[in-house]
Amino acid sequence: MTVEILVNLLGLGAISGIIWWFWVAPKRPHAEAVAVEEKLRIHVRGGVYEPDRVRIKAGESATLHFIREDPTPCAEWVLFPDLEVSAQLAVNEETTVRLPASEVGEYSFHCQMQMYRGTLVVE
Ligand SMILES: [Cu+2]
Repeated sequence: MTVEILVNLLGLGAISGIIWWFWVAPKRPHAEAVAVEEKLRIHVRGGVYEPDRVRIKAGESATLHFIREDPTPCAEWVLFPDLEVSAQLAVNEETTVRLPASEVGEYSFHCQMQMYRGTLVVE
């Protein structure tokens, strides 16, 4: 008899615990998301960088991933003259370009002939 009551009480406790957990418990604010670095992919095709405007944070180095789909020599290099960064892009591959921590501003990047053009927004 007492065992049955105990089992019932335990069951009741479990049920109310579940109800409490799902419906009653105060909703805690989500912990601040860990800054998972969004992977910045830039496609190089058809004469344009996609996207051609890229935002990164000031004072932090950043990594861009260029995917060159244009095999013409025009698209071969990407230059960030203000940051003194340049990279040779492999066709149909992802080329990682590391950018140094920079001050707030807008920096242009382009191919060696300046036909492909983009803007790096540091904010
Ligand atoms: Cu070019």
